Amino acid sequence: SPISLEETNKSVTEILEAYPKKVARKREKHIVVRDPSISEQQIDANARTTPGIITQRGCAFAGCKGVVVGPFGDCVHIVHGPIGCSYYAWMTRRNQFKPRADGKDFLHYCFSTDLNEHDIVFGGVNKLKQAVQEAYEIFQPKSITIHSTCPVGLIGDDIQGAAKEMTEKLGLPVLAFNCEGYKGVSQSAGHHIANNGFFKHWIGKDTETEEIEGFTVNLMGEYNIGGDSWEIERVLEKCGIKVVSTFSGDGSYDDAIKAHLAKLNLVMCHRSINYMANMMEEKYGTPWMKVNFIGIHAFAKSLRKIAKFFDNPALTQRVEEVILEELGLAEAQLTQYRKRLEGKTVFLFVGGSRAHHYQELFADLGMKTIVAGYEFAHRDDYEGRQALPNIKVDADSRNIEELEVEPDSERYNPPSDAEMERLRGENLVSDYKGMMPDMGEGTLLVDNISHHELDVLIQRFKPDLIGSGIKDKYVIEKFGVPCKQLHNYDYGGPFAGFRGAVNFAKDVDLRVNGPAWQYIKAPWD
Ligand code: CFN
Ligand code: HCA
Repeated sequence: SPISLEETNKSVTEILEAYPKKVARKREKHIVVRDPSISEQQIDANARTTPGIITQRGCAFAGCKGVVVGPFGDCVHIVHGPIGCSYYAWMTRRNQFKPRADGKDFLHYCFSTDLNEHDIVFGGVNKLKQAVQEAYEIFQPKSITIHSTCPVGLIGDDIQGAAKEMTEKLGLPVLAFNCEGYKGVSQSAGHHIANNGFFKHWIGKDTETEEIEGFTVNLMGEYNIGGDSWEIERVLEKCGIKVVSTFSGDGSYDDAIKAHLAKLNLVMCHRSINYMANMMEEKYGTPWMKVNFIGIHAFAKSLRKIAKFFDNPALTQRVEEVILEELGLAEAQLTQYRKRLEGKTVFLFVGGSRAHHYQELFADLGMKTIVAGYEFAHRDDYEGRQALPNIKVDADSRNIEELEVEPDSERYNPPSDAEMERLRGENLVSDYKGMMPDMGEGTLLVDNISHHELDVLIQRFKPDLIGSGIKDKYVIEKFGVPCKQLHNYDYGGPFAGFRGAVNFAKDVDLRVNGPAWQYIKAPWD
């Protein structure tokens, strides 16, 4: 291993020494040196960011509108708020959509009520209703969604009432989300709010279609960044597995309201969609399993898991044929890159699932992840000991945001490793694993990393590449370390699946082995 327990411990001391005592005590719980000899290692997560610390996190509005709801391309998503909230997130995530037969495609538009001082003083509901009316007349979307931003919550505009009124008036589903940015400690609260809204208003809405034949699945928590979903669907279709709907990449309203008819939910990003998977299991009996389509071996493993679920000899055989062909082709193409990347080290700081999922793809390239952390994931995403839903999800709950802001440590009561073993053995849980069990001795986990912590770690470990986002990309590159954005993929993608892995390898090789870096004098030289 390129690092050791001792060395990593020293870097943690160095990080904490710079903080005031009280801050150090808090941050200490979010920084864990991985030691597999300690059973059930714990990490603090999903807690408020300490004021004054520079975080990569976003807000609940970003998690609801930007992440879970926004990718539905044949719907109009209206942001109720000042224009900045809409403008600064306009297409930067690179989620893609292709219009269906009706040609409806509003993904590239930016809809906002553009609240100003007058509206803040006198209320913005009339302006909102007018915006819904206009959007309906001009675009004829399949559905309209409304998203409130911080000031809307503060002045108390009744967006639910407006949505109800406009639904009745227009005969078109208008759905409102009270996803004010301040609700919660990160994007995570917004995911929950979005899940509840969709479950309540969209899922099961198609009452005419009775059954969909075949090996049917929903792709849950897959957002088609850089075209990822299309590569995944290509392979699933080749295997004979039918995708009924995706939440939400390349998402379409007509597909979404049929989601309850699929036989299985494939959960890619557990963090953002676990609520819906649990609610669908409860209401429709739809089982779900965690999958990972990032990395060629992870993809092959996930395909086998799906085949095992359907337990059909013809499907199993077809899946094996597809794996043989696709894996062989991808492996052959990866060889040249692997030669130049083998043994290189990586840091990963991304959202709530990719900092784990991408470790498998880097492993395919012979690269080792030595420091990793999520922005806003919960303890189960790290520790991987969530057997069954730990919160009773109430689809009609109006207090979801209160549930979310509560720190995990106060309500997270995971089963022990032994209990997990038993549940896995009885097939009561999919082989759900968090990030921690996959990381080796002496590696470091840092939850909600700060710029100070990142600076120290870069100087200590000098990684060959950092996978992160726009908020620290250029800080990292000024240190002379290449940064690959694992949120929006910079200009690239797809990176999922077999073909995606080859795209990724080429991109990473260009960055890591690009000659430009030798002209940057790093501060430690
Ligand atoms: S596409 Fe997903 S995979 S949905 Fe989530 S937790 Fe964000 S927008 Mo950025 S890239 Fe990131 Fe994940 Fe799930 Fe994306 S790692 S932070 S809220 N995320
Ligand atoms: C968000 C979206 C984001 C931001 C990416 C980044 C994305 O959280 O609001 O910080 O680079 O993937 O686009 O996560």
